[in-house]
Amino acid sequence: MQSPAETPLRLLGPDGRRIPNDDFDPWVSDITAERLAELYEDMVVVRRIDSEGIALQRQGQVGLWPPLRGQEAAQIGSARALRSDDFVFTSYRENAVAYCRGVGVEEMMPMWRGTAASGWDPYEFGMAPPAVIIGAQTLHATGYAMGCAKDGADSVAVAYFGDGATSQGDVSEAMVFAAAFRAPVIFLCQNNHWAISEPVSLVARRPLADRAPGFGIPSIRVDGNDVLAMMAATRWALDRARRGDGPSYIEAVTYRMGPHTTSDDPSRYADPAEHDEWLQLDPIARVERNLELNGLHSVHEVASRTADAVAADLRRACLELPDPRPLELFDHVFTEPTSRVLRQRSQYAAYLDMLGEER
Ligand SMILES: Cc1ncc(C[n+]2csc(CCOP(=O)(O)OP(=O)(O)O)c2C)c(N)n1
Repeated sequence: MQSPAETPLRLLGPDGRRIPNDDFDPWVSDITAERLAELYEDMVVVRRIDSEGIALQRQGQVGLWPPLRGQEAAQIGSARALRSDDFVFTSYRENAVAYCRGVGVEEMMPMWRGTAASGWDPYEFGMAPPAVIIGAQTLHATGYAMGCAKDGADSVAVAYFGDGATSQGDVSEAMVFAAAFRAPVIFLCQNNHWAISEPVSLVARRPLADRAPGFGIPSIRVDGNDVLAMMAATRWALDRARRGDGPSYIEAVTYRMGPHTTSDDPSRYADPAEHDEWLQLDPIARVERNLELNGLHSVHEVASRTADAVAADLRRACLELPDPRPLELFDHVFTEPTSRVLRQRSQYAAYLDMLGEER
């Protein structure tokens, strides 16, 4: 096994050629050119979902959108390695993971349009609602994984978080517990190089993957723009977890090709030359080159047609979302409302009545 500080694991070069690797090739031996074409289509579709989300925000139809452009391979390669009875805990940028879990476009939009606190049933898809509190989901994942172990199930929990999140105490606490209890959890850090405007170099003097061994958790640095390497590393970590060997840590080295969210302006802090360098490592282009080398030439047209159809559904589903009634805001704060929530509800109702507005 490579030391985490070494060059990230890469199985598919930027020129589309396979890079042989005795340790990790066996984990993706079933990924034929046809299967790779499916992963390619997934990436094209989620890039299109992403650009439609940005467009909807710019048109005032959703309040906010956190772009994932550049991170398609990190999310698709890992999420497509999971079983439906595994459970993922993400932050807000993992729309591609949600897509892989089967979350429909109609369930993806309510949170961003502000019509619901969360769009989907976590148990239906094995995916918790997005966590906006940075790093909190690593504790949720560890707790869930400890529960799986106690139940004797071989399901695995996966926590997706960013490079910035590694500065949060929650992430360290989650790793202490996961290591101590050999919890079947994967810590999947997408190092996209930026925590809003703070570069990863500010908070990490060494590769982030180097931190996990200090907690007793084996780790691996992966080229996060390589969908095959991401799948191989995730399968390696899943296998460890299912065999009872406990947690693993994957650092997916990738790059956020857009703003942090649609409210941010990276031109105020990021060097455009860095963006151009990462463009050469585009996760979708390198798979397309590989498929062309394998004689699959029309993949782009086919995938684009699917992507356009999904984007049209997404837009329709978003625009069809009914506006919630104002007082619904108080209905889902707690399972049973507290007296404080009830008091606030009646005060707000009186205010709406005073204005003659619908409740
Ligand atoms: C506990 C907490 N502190 C601060 C914030 C404000 N905040 C929102 S996003 C963000 C940066 C997160 O960066 P990173 O973990 O690298 O994830 P990325 O957004 O790049 O995917 C911060 C500090 C927050 N949401 N939660």
